[in-house]
Amino acid sequence: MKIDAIYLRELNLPLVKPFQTSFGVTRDRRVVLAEVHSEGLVGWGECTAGEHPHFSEESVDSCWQVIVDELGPMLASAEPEHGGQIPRLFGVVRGNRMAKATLENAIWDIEAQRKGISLSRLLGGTREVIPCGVSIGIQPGIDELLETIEREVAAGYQRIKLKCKPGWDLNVFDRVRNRFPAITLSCDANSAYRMKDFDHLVQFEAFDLLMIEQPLWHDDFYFHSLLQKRLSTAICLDESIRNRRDALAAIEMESCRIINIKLGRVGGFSEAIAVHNAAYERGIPVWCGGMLESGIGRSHNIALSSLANFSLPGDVSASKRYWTEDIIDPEVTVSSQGEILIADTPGRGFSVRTDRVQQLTVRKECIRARVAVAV
Ligand code: OSB
Ligand code: MG
Repeated sequence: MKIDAIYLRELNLPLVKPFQTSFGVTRDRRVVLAEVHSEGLVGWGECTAGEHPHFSEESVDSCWQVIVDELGPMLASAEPEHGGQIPRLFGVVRGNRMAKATLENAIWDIEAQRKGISLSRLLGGTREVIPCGVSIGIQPGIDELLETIEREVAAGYQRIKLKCKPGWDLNVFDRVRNRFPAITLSCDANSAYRMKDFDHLVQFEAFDLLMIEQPLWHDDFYFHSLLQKRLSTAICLDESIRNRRDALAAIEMESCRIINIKLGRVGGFSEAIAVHNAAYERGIPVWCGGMLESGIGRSHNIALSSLANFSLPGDVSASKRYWTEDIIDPEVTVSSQGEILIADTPGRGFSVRTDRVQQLTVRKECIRARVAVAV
């Protein structure tokens, strides 16, 4: 496919309500979108980096720079046939996986349209519906949290994940379990604990959690493996898993028993599929994480979640939980069984509301192939 142009945009999208994790609060999302034009087709990618380099080293601004100056020009002058070729094309650039995923995922989108099949099918997806859970941020108080859980459980979500940190953990889990003895519950610390907290973390066992997500350092396997030995509750790794080799190391060391796969964190669909397969072959279930995506990133997460080993409910939930109005049509909706239906139409299965995208755009850059100028 010939790449005619790449438009990079930044949109400002206020969240319906602030989202608090152990590393900070997000109120407005700065959403970076890549719109890749190729031979009459348009593929979309979304950058999942945060506003600040708090979840990982990448941020909205680091991704913008790397895409505009490095990856965009490389892609614009390549003629890829398949999304699976993009990791090699970008191989000379170290790290910057969220920036890479922004462009790679748009190429998979175009490829699905060219072949006239759904993105889910192109990726090797086999599910017709995917199970959904929600991630609930740290709240001002426990009463607000209980109300939120009540609402999400009533809406049908199959798993409730609580963001936690020291001071917002045991007391919270205790109140939640008392009120909702039977729900599937997990927690996510986003690396808020240390070795000195091991005895404290062992007390999480009392609350019948499905998993404890990323309790320790963002770049660690070894200390997680020591902690996993002390727990019968499964550890799930998020931040630590950057690629297939990390997944193999973590599984081999028994640092976790479940893996959260995020498209941006691993660098795009190619590596996400590789992590999925490595885990599948070793009996480790995976689920799809979220990064407060707009409808475009969300539609990619939905397609990815249709692969066979995504057997646990993901953090892939309805558009209306994040935005007053999404930028895709139709918006993402979740059934009263807590499921999202996989569309069988060519491409992502959701169209982009380009008028709304244009309205929300705060900066835009056009990237074309670098033309060699004779001197
Ligand atoms: O660790 O899963 C995480 C949001 C931002 C950064 C990190 C994480 C999250 C979430 C939100 O948990 C998931 C979502 O609803 O998109
Ligand atoms: Mg997480």
